[in-house]
Amino acid sequence: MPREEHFIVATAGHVDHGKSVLIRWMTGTDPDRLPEEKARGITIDLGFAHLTLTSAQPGGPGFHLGIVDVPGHEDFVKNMVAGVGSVDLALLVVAADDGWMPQTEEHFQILSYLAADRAVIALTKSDLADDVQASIQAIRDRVAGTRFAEAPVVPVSVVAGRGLGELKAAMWQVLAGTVPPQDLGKPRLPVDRVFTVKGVGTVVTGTLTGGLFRRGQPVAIQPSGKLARIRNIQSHNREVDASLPGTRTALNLPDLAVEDLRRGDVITLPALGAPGETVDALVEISPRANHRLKDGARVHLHYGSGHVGARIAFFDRKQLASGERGLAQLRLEGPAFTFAGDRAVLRDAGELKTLAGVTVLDPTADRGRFRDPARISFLLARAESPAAVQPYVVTQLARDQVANRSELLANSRFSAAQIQECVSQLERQGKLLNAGDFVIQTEAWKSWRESGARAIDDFHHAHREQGGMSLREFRAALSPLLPKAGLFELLVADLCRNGFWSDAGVIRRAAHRPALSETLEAECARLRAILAAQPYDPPSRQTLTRNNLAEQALRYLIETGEVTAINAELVLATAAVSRAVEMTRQFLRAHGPATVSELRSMLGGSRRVVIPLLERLDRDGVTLRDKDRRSLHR
Ligand SMILES: Nc1nc2c(ncn2[C@@H]2O[C@H](COP(=O)(O)OP(=O)(O)OP(=O)(O)O)[C@@H](O)[C@H]2O)c(=O)[nH]1
Ligand SMILES: [Mg+2]
Repeated sequence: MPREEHFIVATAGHVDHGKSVLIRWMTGTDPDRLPEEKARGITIDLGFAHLTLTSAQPGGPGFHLGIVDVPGHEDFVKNMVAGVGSVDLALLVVAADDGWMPQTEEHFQILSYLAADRAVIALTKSDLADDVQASIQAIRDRVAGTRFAEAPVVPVSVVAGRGLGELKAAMWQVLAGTVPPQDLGKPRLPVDRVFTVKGVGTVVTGTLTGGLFRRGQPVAIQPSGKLARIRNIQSHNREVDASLPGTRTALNLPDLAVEDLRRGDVITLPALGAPGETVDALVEISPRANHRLKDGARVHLHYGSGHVGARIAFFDRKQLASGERGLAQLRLEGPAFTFAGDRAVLRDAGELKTLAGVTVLDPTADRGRFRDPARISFLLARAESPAAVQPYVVTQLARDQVANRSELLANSRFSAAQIQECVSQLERQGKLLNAGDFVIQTEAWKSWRESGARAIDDFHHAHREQGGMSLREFRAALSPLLPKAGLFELLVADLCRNGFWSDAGVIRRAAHRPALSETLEAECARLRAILAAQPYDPPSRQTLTRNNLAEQALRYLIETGEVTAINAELVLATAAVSRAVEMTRQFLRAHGPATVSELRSMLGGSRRVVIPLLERLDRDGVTLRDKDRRSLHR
């Protein structure tokens, strides 16, 4: 089976250069569908068509193209930007009789800002060219040294019926070397049209990227956060069960009214993040542009198929000149749903001019502590490689110290599998650790653990008579340090694996013993003396602990390990138990298997003590019992 892949192609180029006529010729579909477009003979809004490109060689891949035809008129550049957000291949059109014109240049810069790096250039109206080769050379000169330097330039003429085959072949050739749009499990459909169909209900269309949509799937509409379910899906005018990334897609959302949706909204999955009203970004002005961007300027941020007013605040400068890049905060006039790494475009507030390109670094930033050094180093690090997963995770954790897995997934352009792999790798390198649902920076965790240990030690020092610090007090001491709920419990568990003990609402060093009062100390001394006097025939536990004080003292001696409880009635000094083990071993080694009475006379105790003591030695694996004799366990 030959490969079948889906790609999005968008036109670009100056008004009247023949984009729409070319698309109609290529696909049979007239992309100009509005009556006003027909009346004025220009494109006003986005038009759509599709095309299948088959391979010239048998067995070569076939490509299904969703085509977006954009307007070239300077008044409608904002519609143009809405159409080229997820383009895989730009079809840049230059009319042979007119050459490279202002909107050819503006569209070219927009494509560069949006990181569109594949293009085929159509030299249209070649029937009107005086010298086709000279026109081709003029275009080559314009794109020399840019990302489109290698783009094929193909002369075409709709009037003369020339060049269509060559143009399609050139498009096929470029796409054959292009990685098709990926399924990251994170579908986003920036809405470009909303309408209602009788008997069907609300329908939205857009270009799907990042993942699949399936019939019946619940979806979220951003930035409103409304929820809906997909009833039907169409792709390239056919009903489908699932729509693939890189396709023009129509979703039927009968739960919503037309008024609930508008161009610029994003249809996505509920778990993929939230919109932000403050976006920290890298802003760049093309060296081909001839303007500056001033700190504090009011601009329009064009992202996906939408746009929103914004004010720009540079972190480190008063203005940005052409050919420069700078970090800035975009303070939006409304919420925008973007992902880190997304590209966007800034135009002026009057929508007359394209000003700059934007790479989103933090889609949900905040406006407080504007020049916080932690934020600046986060942004500088992220700006270095905004498309790579490892810097994304590392920068997030360097800033926040801890993240939920779902937080790493939200508003990012990486799949769950990519993030998981990166986290595991960083874990193996000792930079991160995984605890519950959290991914935690190792350094931060160590410092919290040290602070926790210090708080407990300080408590022991100040309250020697107490068994430990109450967990409530411990939580209050640590909560200013811990950035998220749920970390405290993990920290307590971790401390308890590392030399601490927590029980009955209290935490302490495992080895900590409360200092005893004088009376209790004296009682302990009395018990020690009794147990030492008759090590293998002491009084019963009941006799030893006639009163509360004695009971308390015995419990203390058992807890500290000085006394061993053999059973409910019998306690022995731990030293006596150890001595019994030694003596029994020596005796059995010297004399071979022995009876209880032989061992009893060797130890010199009563049956009341020796029988449970020997049973204990059996349990501890010191002796091995065979009927009435015991031998040494190997
Ligand atoms: N001579 C000649 N005229 C052409 C050719 N292709 C298009 N035209 C004419 O150029 C004019 C503009 O064509 P469109 O396709 O509407 O131009 P466009 O680039 O889509 O214009 P906008 O969408 O408004 O930017 C029309 O009058 C076409 O007839 C061609 O190959 N040769
Ligand atoms: Mg047109």
